Amino acid sequence: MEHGTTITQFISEEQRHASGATGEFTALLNDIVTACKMISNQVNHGALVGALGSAGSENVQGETQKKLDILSNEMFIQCNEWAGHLAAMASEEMDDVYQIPSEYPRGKYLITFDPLDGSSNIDVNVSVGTIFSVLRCPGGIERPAVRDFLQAGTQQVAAGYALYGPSTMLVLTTGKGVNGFTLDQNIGEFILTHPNMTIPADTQEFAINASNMRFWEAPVKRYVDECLAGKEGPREKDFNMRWIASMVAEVHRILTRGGVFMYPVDSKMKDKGLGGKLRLLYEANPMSYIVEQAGGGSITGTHRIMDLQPESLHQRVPVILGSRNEVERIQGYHTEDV
Ligand code: AHM
Ligand code: MG
Repeated sequence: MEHGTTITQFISEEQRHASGATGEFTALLNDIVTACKMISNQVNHGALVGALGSAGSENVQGETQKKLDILSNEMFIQCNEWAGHLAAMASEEMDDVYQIPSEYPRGKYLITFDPLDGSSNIDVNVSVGTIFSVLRCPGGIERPAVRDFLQAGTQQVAAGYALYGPSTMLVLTTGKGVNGFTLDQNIGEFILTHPNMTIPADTQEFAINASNMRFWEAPVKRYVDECLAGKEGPREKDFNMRWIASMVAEVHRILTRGGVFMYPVDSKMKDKGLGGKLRLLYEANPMSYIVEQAGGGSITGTHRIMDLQPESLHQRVPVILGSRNEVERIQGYHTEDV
C-alpha cells in the first residue's frame, strides 16, 4: 500500500545530502520525535490517566506547574538522555542545566525545550505543544554550564515544535525550509503532510492578548488601533483577531495562513523588571528560526530576535512574529518617533 514519507525517512534523506553528516544528528531528531509521540499520547489521555490539574509546585519563573508540565518534562528527558547525542539539556521546567547522568555517553549537541507550552490550556482541552531548539555544544566542554547555552538564535542547528491539537503535528526546520508532519495514530509515525511551509508576506489577521492594552507601548498601540479601525482607518482594510494563549497553535496558524503574533513588552512587565513574557532560549528563538525559514519575520519590536546575545537561561523577551510585511511595518513604528 502507498504511504507518505515518514519523518525518519525525511530526516535521513535530508542528512544524507549534508556533507560530513555522521548520522548522530538524525538519531537525535528521532529521539526528539519519540518524546513528542509519548507526550502526545499522555496529553491525549488527559483525565483518563489522572494527568490533568496542578502538581502543587512552582517552576523557576514562579508559575504553578501542572502535572502534565512535569510529566512531559520527564518524558522528554527520558527519551533524550541515554543515546549519547547530547552534552546537556535545559528546560522551562528546570531551574538549572540538566547534566547527562554519568552512566550514559555524552554527545556534541545541546537542547533547550519547553515540554508543554500553553499550560493554561491543558485543563480546558485546548491545543498545547512542545517547543525545542538544538545547539552545538562548544568544543572541549566536559560539563556544560549556563554560558554554553547562551548562543544567539542564528547558531541553532535545528528547531521545531509538536502541536497537540485535533491531530498531532510536528513542524521542523534544519535550516533548509520548514516541513510539517502529521502523526498517523494507527501506525505511530509522523508522515510528511505539509512540505515546504511558507508564510504569506501580507495578512489581515493579528493575535495579541488585548487585556494588556492599557499597558502597551505606543508603537504596539498604534498598530493595533490601525488594524481595529478597519476599512475606514489608515490600513483601508478590515482585520480579524485571534488569541489562543498557546504560542505553538498561534505560530502554526500563521504558518498555515499568515498573520501576526505579538507578546510585546509592556509597562506592567517593566515595573516587575521583566523584559517580556516569552522565554528567549526555548520559545522565542526556535519559533523565530521556524518563522524566518518559512519567509516570515521575528523581532522584539526594534531588533531581530535571532541576533540577540542571550544573557541568562530563562531570559524573557518581547516577541512579534509572522507575515513579513506586517512585521516590518511594526518594526518601523518602533524605530520612528510616534
Ligand atoms: P507557558 O510556557 O507558561 O505556557 O506560557 C507561554 C504561553 C504562550 O504559549 C502563550 O502565547 C502565552 O503564554 C499566553 O499568555 P497569556 O495567558 O498571558 O495570554
Ligand atoms: Mg512555554
